[in-house]
Amino acid sequence: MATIDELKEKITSISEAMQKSASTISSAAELEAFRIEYLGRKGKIAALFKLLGSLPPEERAAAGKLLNELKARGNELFAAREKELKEASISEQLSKERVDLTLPGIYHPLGHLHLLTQVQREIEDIFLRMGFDIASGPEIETEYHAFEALNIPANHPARDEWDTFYIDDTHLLRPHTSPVQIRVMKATEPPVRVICPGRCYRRDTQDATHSPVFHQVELLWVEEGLSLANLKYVIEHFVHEFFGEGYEMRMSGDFFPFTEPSVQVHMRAPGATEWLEIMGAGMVDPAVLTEVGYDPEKVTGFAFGLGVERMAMLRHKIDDIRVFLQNDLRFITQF
Ligand code: 2NL
Repeated sequence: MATIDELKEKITSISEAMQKSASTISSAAELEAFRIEYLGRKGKIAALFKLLGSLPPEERAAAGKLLNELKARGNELFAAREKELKEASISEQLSKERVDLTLPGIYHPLGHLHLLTQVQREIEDIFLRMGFDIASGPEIETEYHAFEALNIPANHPARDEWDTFYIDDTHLLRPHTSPVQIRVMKATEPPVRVICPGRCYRRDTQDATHSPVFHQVELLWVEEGLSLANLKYVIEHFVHEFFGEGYEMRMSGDFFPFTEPSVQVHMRAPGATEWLEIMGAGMVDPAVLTEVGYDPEKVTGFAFGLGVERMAMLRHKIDDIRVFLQNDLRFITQF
């Protein structure tokens, strides 16, 4: 039989030991050990509860109250240390993962379309708005599509101007995008309204105005009743859209084997005296219409060919065609 005084003594000593032990807890494992030692089902406080039954009945209530207070004190100590440990671990993590927002950022350079692509797309958009379709074709062409079908027979002196890089006896890198129009006409019945943008090749020695690789946009419209007046309107509209409202345009005589008549087109900036050549054009030669299976007595057509590099050079006052393919960032990033 225990006495309440013995119990009180034990409570005091456990309370002191518990207080002391709690103050030294510095890890989750130590916290758990503390819980088991004092608060667990087989812990020191539970052991004292077991003694209650051996006290005289009139003292059990008072003793129970003291034990409950001891248990509450233990729970409080446990909860307080648990909270401190958690806060310590959070602040440790915060200091480890600290982000210094004042550090300079990491530079991710953003690319953009090459000037030639931008200009080509702008030209495409102007003609798309006028109802033309965009057609494309192979860069390696047959002699037939590149020359014969365009009224440039083998051994004809006109071929010299376009003779280009041959792949084998009958295939070459296309010197213009006209073969695409030949393919379109052979595949479809009139009316035909297309533009053919793309890369072309010529056996030119490179200088400020010549490049063996360049880009062209050719236009073709074949339908009943088309005349040079319609061609003039379409080109004038393009000049105003691409260069500006105040620009003048004029046509003068020229020669191409695939157009008759053939013209050279010039434009003049508002207030300027100088005329600048912008493209060659003309009415599609009846021989070409016949070759693709059209009846030149029924339909007429017109075509033009312009250089994308030349358009970009005129627009931005660039004086050397070589800059387009040199990939010098000092040039490329200006646009
Ligand atoms: C130039 C001249 C031109 C054409 C291209 C063409 C195409 C067919 C039929 C008739 Cl399928 N013509 N294209 C016509 C006239 C001129 O280009 O100096 N371009 C840079």
